[in-house]
Amino acid sequence: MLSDSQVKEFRATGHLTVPDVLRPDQVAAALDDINHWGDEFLENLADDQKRWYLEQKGQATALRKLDNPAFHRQIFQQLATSENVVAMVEQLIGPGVCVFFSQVFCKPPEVGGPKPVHQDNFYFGPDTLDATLTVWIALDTATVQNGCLFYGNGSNLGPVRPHVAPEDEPFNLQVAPEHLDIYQMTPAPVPSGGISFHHGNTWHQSSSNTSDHARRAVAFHYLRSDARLVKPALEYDETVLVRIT
Ligand SMILES: O=C(O)CCC(=O)C(=O)O
Repeated sequence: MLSDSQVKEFRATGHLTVPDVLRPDQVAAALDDINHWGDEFLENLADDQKRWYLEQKGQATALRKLDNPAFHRQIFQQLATSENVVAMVEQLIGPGVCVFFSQVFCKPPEVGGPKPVHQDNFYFGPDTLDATLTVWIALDTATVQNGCLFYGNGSNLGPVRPHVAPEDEPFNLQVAPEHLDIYQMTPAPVPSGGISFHHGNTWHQSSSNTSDHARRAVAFHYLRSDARLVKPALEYDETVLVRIT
């Protein structure tokens, strides 16, 4: 459970770091599963999907992400629906939640590129802005050098701003350049096995991985069950929704 001061910090800044949620053996099992799943996924990846799922730098290519681990992989489903994680989520956005989308971010060493500043609620388009929450779990310790998240403190209290995307990457939505100086972005390093929670409106980004170690993380995106995604910018497949009973 979160303390009152942790909840207060989340409400004021839009994010909260909680170390030591997963044990080292749980982290190791999750990483092992990602390795197996990643190999299978790469073997079957169609050419028209490569731009979205692969990172490329010079001659090097590596897997960037995997979608919906909470639906497809038992180990991640157990984690996303575990009593302690759900209890913390419900303290932050209220009771009755589901996981409507989830992602593994691989951020491979040297090849892993930046994710520009964005707000999850621009992507998700919920009817209630306070009803979405991302639980971002560091599997490798996330540092400034390997590409930890950066947050705009207090941006959860502001509106969802217009986003734009590069012409050749329509899925890579980011806060429009004319708004970018509103918040200063500050790093939020997380030790392996820790969680960084963020509100759906909170501005966040990550930079390139300039280290020689991967920065792997899993993000579970929760929605309070009385809310709906009424104006999503991308498509979210309702058949992969994970209910929590
Ligand atoms: O892990 C990253 O680099 C990006 C994560 C992100 O944007 C999110 O979890 O909403």
